[in-house]
Amino acid sequence: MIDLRSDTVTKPTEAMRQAMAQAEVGDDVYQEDPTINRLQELAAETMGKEAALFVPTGTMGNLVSVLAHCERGQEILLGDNSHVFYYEAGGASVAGGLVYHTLPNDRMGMIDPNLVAAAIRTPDIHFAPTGLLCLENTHNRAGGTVLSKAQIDELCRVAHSRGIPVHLDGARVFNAATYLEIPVKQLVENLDSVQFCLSKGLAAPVGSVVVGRKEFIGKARRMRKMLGGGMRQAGVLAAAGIIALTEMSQRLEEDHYHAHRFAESLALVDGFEVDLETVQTNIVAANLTEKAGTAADWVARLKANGVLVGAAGPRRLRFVFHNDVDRADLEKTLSVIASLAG
Ligand code: TLP
Repeated sequence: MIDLRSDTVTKPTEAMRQAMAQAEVGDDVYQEDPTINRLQELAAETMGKEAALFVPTGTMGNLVSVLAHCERGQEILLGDNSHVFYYEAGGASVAGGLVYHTLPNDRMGMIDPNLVAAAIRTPDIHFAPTGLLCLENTHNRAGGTVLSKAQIDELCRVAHSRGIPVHLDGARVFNAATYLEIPVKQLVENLDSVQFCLSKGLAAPVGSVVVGRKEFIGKARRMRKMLGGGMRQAGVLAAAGIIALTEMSQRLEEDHYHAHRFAESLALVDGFEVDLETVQTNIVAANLTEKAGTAADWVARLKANGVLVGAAGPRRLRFVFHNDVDRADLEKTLSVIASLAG
């Protein structure tokens, strides 16, 4: 099977498995796991922030960040197509008593800074006060699109000028930095906190990291414990995470190249519409014309021919390129699609 459903499906590499087998471990609730401590130090250093916290998933990383930034009864501003709003089971409301105040994401995943400025609440007893602005880079539902440093900085400027912190769901922030050809540290410079995933394109089996100021990470650690995410000898996971962070973050250009190559050919297939401008990183989103059938049909037909893809809407397919997909898989997928479309 060629699996293009997500980069979450990547398997740990041989080097990761060896590092996991040999990892030095301790009890991380006591902060005594040397491998987790090393991963956290490396992550903080790579992101240019004071401190870091290892968490089991991106969803938990975003949730502990939101809970650490906000108080019950506040609002979080975020994109209407953001992962935090769309795919995280309403956790900020359930666990944090927070209100989601959505603003439109444009087709590139950007939020208009003027809309952010207008949405920040003024003091008024009728309002739930604004507690946080949450951004996403790369933007999953927009198709892996990238916010530039200037765009992020402008959104931070607007929020900070009104005393509002900014969190980045940077599940794929290394893909964004690779696309922009700048160090990730520079890209996230003005953000108060960042969650990034080790287990997407970076191929670790499990794990994400939250980075930010020391005091914020202290609060996030308490929230992680509250949610049941205080892990013990999890250095076996962090060992793979260190390889993800230091080595696998350097190879993402290859996935981007595959995605581009694939998108250009797919755009020529009858029935498929690909907005090539949105194909910036490792994700290709394609809309199906009425005549071509539904996404569910295509998911089933491709599966029957050895290719797994995801449906991102009733007429939208998602193809994600990653470490376990090579050039031959890409060509095979294209020929399967061409034969089914023909
Ligand atoms: N995204 C998954 C699915 O949940 C859709 C995927 O296959 O792309 N932020 C962003 C931007 C994400 O894309 C994801 C996962 C997460 C957070 C959550 O990470 P996990 O799955 O580790 O909780």
